[in-house]
Amino acid sequence: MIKVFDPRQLTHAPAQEFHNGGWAPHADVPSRAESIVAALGDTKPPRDFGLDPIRAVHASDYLDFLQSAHAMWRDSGREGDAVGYVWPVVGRRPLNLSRIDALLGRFSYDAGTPITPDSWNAAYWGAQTALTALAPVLDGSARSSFALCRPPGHHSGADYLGGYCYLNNAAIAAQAAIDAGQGPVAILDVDYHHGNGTQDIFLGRGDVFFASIHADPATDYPFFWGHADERGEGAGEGTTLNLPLPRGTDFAAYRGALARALEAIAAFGARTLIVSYGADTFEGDPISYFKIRTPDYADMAADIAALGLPTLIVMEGGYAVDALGANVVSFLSGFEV
Ligand code: Q9C
Ligand code: ZN
Repeated sequence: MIKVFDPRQLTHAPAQEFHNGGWAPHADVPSRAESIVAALGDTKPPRDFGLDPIRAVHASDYLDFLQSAHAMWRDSGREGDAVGYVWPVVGRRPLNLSRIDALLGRFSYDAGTPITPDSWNAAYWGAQTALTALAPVLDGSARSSFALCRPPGHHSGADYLGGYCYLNNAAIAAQAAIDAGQGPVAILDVDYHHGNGTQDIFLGRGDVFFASIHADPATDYPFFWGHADERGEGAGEGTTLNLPLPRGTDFAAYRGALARALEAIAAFGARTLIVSYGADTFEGDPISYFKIRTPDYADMAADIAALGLPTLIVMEGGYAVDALGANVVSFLSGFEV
């Protein structure tokens, strides 16, 4: 399998996140990617597709903000990573504000996703990593490929960051597949957390099916998305499928939800599949509460591969660093039999 990785993604190293009422060491450490690279062995670097495929998903004022935010933060006399502390309530009128703290509120939804001096460069090469891994899937030279993206992407919407995510790598790849004439696309999100950014980006779209299996947002982050009654809107009515599961779910129960998601994707008639893969469903994950074991990932992947679709696998979360490489290798092995 083709595996793409860019070490420039390692330069993004946020110090802390605000969580449950206090500052904690950030869970998205660079060694997550190093653990995966060490287990994979051979990876190839990305090509540079430029900003156009990123602009096809993200708002240009948001992209301008991401590129300039840390410099503005520094120019305001602040130290360390840029992070917001005031957020507009849903429904407030749009305002053209320029203070960095207002911009952070406008373009983010949580305090777990600090902007470091290197965040833009790391996220940019993460998006290029996804686009590079997509290419052989689109031209038919590979049945599946793996994009080792870090920071992850699925919590980032068209004009917001959050959940450790800045650019939505899976959404950028999905839009690129459609623009290359390889739609309709299905995105299957198996990260522990609901992929709210991806859902928002494609909520009104009939040419992208978004299915997510995740911890029930009644108990788990991101709370405000991922409930079972969110099913898409307008032309996208019925092309969003949310399958929330309780904390403590093991693979036997998970597999039933996976079968439902795969049936819906098959019925939709997707030509290309993108998997947002998070290994934070692992039983040993430090911030999550499912009970998936390392060998289960091979079975999970084999169920997905049985769809027979050209498939791009995009890395999302997974915070048990010591087990992360083995979990990714197990998952990828299910596509190679
Ligand atoms: N200290 C992804 O898995 N909230 N993002 C938990 C724990 C944020 C996870 C905070 C979880 C975001 C891509
Ligand atoms: Zn996650």
